[in-house]
Amino acid sequence: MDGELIDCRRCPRLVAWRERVAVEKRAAFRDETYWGRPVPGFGPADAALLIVGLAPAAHGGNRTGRMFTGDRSGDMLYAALHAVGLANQPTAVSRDDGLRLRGVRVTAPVHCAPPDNKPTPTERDTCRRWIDEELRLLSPTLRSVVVLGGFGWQALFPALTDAGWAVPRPRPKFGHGTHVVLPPTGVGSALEVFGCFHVSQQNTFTGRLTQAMVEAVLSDAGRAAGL
Ligand code: DU
Ligand code: SF4
Repeated sequence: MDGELIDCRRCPRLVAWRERVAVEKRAAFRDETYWGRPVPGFGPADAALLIVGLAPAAHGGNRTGRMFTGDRSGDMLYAALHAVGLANQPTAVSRDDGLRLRGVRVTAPVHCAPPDNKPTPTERDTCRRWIDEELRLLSPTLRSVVVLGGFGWQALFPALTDAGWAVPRPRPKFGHGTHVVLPPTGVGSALEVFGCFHVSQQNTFTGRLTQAMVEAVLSDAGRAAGL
């Protein structure tokens, strides 16, 4: 799957943006070769807990080629995962930094960096094929999901329905601390879905979201996943 994903060029605006950022670069990273392609999910393919963000950051995942790696959002996310025992180290700087996740996979509903961190609804729907495939891959072992922010929440629920879980109607609203249990529609296990404010600087610099709050959600979701 990841091999095909990294060659995807279905969204012309995002292809142009991810490649332009990779050429122009941020001054602090001018000696680095940016990834500049779709960023695959990170973590084992038999994960029990899935973390769903928004999209790679222009100078984070779009630079390093790994989800939440090399930006402030990822600094908090991986420090929190390490604090609750789900990562072997608190830092994430590059694809070969030795970071390993335990039973956890990290992905996003849009795999290419968007301008202003805002994918269009069409781009979200176009990238849906990849989250569908990732859920198919993970569904035998998946027991819980942490969704970071309202965009991921909107994007994920239709895919969860198709992947074999019953979503209540009306669909639960996103909120920090929201917890929904989805029964399986066929064979399989229930899925526990947890809402968490996104770990972006907009939330963390303002104090709306603290690392302790992220750790609390991850800890609940890890327990729900049997980790
Ligand atoms: O090829 P692999 O060793 O299964 O690893 C795929 C991918 O997932 C790699 O980037 C390391 C990561 N990973 C992990 O973080 N934790 C695991 O337990 C296994 C793999
Ligand atoms: Fe392909 Fe998704 Fe990137 Fe669009 S956002 S080009 S569908 S990988």
